[in-house]
Amino acid sequence: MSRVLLAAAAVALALFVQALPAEAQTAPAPTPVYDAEGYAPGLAAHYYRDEDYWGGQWPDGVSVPNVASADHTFRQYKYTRVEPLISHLFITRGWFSVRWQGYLTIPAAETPDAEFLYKFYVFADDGCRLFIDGEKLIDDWRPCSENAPDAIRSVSKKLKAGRHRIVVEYFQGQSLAANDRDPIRLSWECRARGLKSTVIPETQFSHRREDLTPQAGRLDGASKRK
Ligand SMILES: [Ca+2]
Repeated sequence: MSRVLLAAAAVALALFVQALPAEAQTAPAPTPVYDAEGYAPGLAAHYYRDEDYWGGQWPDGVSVPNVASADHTFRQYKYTRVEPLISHLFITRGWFSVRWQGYLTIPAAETPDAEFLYKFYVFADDGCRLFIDGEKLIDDWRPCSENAPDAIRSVSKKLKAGRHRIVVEYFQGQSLAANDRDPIRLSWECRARGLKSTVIPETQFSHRREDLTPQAGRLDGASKRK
């Protein structure tokens, strides 16, 4: 098999592995290779198991518990792995939370200090949050349907070329129907640079060794329940 075919097969396998649910992951992940500056490709992904039907308010067909989602997610740490990008379909799996963390590289510009207005889209069933350079840009930590317009959250931010800290948090509560795809997808666009809306490719993500250490709870400590 040619090198190109092998690479394509590796990518296909990586995407398939991503689609597995939080607790069924068995494939060994490749060991990250860190460069001289301490960066390796991909984002650190920390998976947490949440209790089933947390809050006890998940009647069939209505994915809305009458409790604070922050108190019932990121409950039990399960494992960490490196993932190339954020474009997942968890497909009828439920009751878990994920945090991706690392760096997003904005491509170099002719003028190093030039800022460009990037628009970010997070398509998620259920809740999601987005931080860039420590700034909380999206915080929509609630159950929702992937078929509802509000499953796509967006925000714009001016960014210079280079690495920027990025954290994405996500939870999946109840999966309602047999054909639910339960997506989480991170896209971007930048009209000033001719970039149309597309999933942020793996070439733009990196992480450092310390990103592989999980943190308890949500980053802002919003959960009051111990
Ligand atoms: Ca759901």
